[in-house]
Amino acid sequence: MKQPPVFAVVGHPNKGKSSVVATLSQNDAIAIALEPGTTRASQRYPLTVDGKQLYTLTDTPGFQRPRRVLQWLEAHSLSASDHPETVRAFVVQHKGDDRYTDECELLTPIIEGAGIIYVVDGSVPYSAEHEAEMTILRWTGRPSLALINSIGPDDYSDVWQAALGQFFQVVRKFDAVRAPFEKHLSLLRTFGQLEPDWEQPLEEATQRLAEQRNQRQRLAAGMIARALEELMSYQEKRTLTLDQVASTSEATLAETLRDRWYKRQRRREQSLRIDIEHLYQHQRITRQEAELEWANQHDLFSEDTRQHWAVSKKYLATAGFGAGAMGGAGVDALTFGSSLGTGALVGGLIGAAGSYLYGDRLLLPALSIGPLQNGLQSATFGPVQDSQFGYVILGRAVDHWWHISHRNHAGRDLLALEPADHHWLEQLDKTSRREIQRALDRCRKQRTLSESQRQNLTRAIAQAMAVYDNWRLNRG
Ligand SMILES: Nc1nc2c(ncn2[C@@H]2O[C@H](COP(=O)(O)OP(=O)(O)OP(=O)(O)O)[C@@H](O)[C@H]2O)c(=O)[nH]1
Ligand SMILES: [Mg+2]
Repeated sequence: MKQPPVFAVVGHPNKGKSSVVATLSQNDAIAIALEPGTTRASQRYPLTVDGKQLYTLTDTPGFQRPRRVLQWLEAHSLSASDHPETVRAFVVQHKGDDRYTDECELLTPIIEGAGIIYVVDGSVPYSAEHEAEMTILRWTGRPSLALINSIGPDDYSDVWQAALGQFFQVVRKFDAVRAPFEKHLSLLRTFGQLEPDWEQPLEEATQRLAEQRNQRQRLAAGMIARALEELMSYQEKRTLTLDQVASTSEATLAETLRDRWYKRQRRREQSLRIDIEHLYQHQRITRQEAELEWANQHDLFSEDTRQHWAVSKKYLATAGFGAGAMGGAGVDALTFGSSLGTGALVGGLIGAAGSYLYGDRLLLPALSIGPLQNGLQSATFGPVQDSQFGYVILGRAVDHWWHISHRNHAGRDLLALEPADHHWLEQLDKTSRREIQRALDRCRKQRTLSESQRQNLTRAIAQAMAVYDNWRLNRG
C-alpha cells in the first residue's frame, strides 16, 4: 500500500512553520514561540482520523546559512540535471557539521520524498535574502507550494505572490491561526493537485475531515445534553445521626449542602469543558471564564449574570414583559410565546425568565429533611427548582463549544469566554425550544431522561449550536 503524503514545512526562522504544522495536523502540543529557533529538529506529525493516517506534516528548523549552502551546491553541480543529486550529496557530506545542522534537518525529509510547503510571513516586506532558500528548494525537484502566513498587521502579500510565483507551483495565503476550517480543506485539495499520486489520498483526507467535523458536532451536542441533564437533576445528599441533627441548625445544614451542591455543579461544568476540548484535540487550553456563582439565598444569579444571558429584569421590562404585563399567563404559556407573540421574546430563555418575574418562586433548590429511620435522618438539597439555571448552563456551554470548534491548533492565546450578550436563542425553532424546555422540566422533577428523551434533547441542542454558529458568523 502507498504511504500517505508527507509534507515538509520549511522556511525562514520564526515565520510560522510550526503554526502551519500545528493547525493542519490538529496538534496543539507543537512548540510555537516568539523567539526564532524554537524548532531545533525535524519532527513528523501524522494526522490520523478513525485509525487511518491521512497525511503527515514534518516540522523543521528554519534555514540558517542558505547562501553558503547554495554556493556549495553551485560549486558541485555540473548541470541542472544533477541538482537533486547535488542536494542529496550536500546533506550526506554535512551530516554532523555544526554549521549546517538546520539545513541538513530540513532537507532530509525532502530528499526522502516529502512535498515542500514553504512558509513566509506576508506582513513583512519581501527581501531577496529568501531567494537562496527558494533556489535550494527548487533544486530538490520536489513538488512545492508556498504559503503566505501573516503574522503582523501589515500586508505585503502582492509582492510576495509575484516573487514566490517564480519558484513555486502554487502560492496561497493561509493564516495558520485564523484560517477557518473550509480553508484547511481547500488547502489540502490544492496539495492534491501538486502530484498525481496525492490527489486521491488528499481527496479522501478532505472527506474524512469534513465527516469528522460533523461527527464532533453531534458528539458535542450529546455531551452538552448529558451535562445539562446531570446539572439540572443533581441532588446533594447527606445522612445525619441523631447527634448531628441535634447539633446542627437547619440554616447551617442548608449552607453546607448548598456549598457542596455548587462545588459539584461547577466541577461538572468544568468536566464538560474539558470533554469538549479533548473531543476537538485541544489538550492544553488556558481558559478564562466567570464561574457559576450564586448571588444570594434566593437567587442563583446576580443581576450581572442575568444581563449577560438576556434574562435581566431590565431587558425583560424593556421588552414589554414587566410582571404586570403578564396578567394571568402561566409560565408554560410564556415559554413558547404562544399567547404573547414569539418575535419579541427572549428565545428559550423566556421560560426561565418568566418564572423569575414571578418573584415569589424560589429559584434555588430547597433543603429537605427526611423522616427519621433507624436513628438516621437524610437531608437533601436539590435539584434546582427552575429551568433558568439550565438555560444559563446551555448558553455557556454552546458558547464554549463554538470557540473550541473554531479554534485552530496553532492558537496559543488565552481563551477568554465572554457572556453572549445577545438573544440568539430567538432564532431557534419552536420545536427545539419546546424540546429543551420539556427536558429541563423533566430533569428537575424526575431527575433522569429516557434514552429517547435524551436523543431529542441532543437533537434540539445540536440545532441550538447551529443557530449559534450562524449568529456568530453573521454578526461580523
Ligand atoms: N497572528 C499570527 N501569529 C502567528 C501566525 N503564525 C505564527 N504566528 C506567530 O509567529 C511566531 C512564530 O511562530 P512559529 O510557528 O513558532 O514559527 P516557526 O517558523 O516554526 O519558528 P522557528 O521554529 O523558531 O523557526 C509565534 O509567536 C506565533 O504565535 C499567524 O498566522 N498569525
Ligand atoms: Mg518552529
